[in-house]
Amino acid sequence: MTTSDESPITRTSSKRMTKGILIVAITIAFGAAILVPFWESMIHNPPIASTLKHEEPPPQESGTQTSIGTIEGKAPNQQAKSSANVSTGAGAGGAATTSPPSGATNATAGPSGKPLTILEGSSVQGSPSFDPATLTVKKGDKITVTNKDTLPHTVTSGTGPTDPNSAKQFDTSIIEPAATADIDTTNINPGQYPFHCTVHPYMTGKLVVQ
Ligand SMILES: [Cu+2]
Repeated sequence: MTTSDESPITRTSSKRMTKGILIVAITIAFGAAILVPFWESMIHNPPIASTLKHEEPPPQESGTQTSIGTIEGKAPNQQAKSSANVSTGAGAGGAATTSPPSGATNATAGPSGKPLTILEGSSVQGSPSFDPATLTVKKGDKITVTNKDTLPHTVTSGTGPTDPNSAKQFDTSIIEPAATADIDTTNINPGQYPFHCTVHPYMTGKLVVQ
């Protein structure tokens, strides 16, 4: 029993040994096949912390990043410039717009304000612009201006940009499409106040404060 037992065990062991060696060799081979490229890529693309520093030198990537950054950086500037030009042009049109508007804020509209709507198509000369064209409020009322047009407009006191008193009573400044602006009439004495849009001086209306 012992002898006949030992030899099969020995044979099995040597077979197992062979299998084991094969398994180890295959595992190493597969491991190497997977790990060697990985390590090579690790060498070329080090971990994240150092990747940032190492990827900057290649001209392609840094060039791409720079141009993207430049484009992204320029676009807002140009937008800012153009909108600045719009408001500058609008402001320059009114000779005496240097004094800040007394009672105008660009706060978000509350539902409580007296509504004044800038109608769609207002920028087209001859079209109805402000609704109502004559707005009557009591002193202290808040006026909520809603721009329903697709272009920016203002609600600015005065008969037009060349009115020396332009914007002296109130001025929403630019109201972007779909945006709203509030006019506070707390500091506006009872009376009648023509208003206009500084961007489109033919857009006119009248505010009556009681
Ligand atoms: Cu306008």
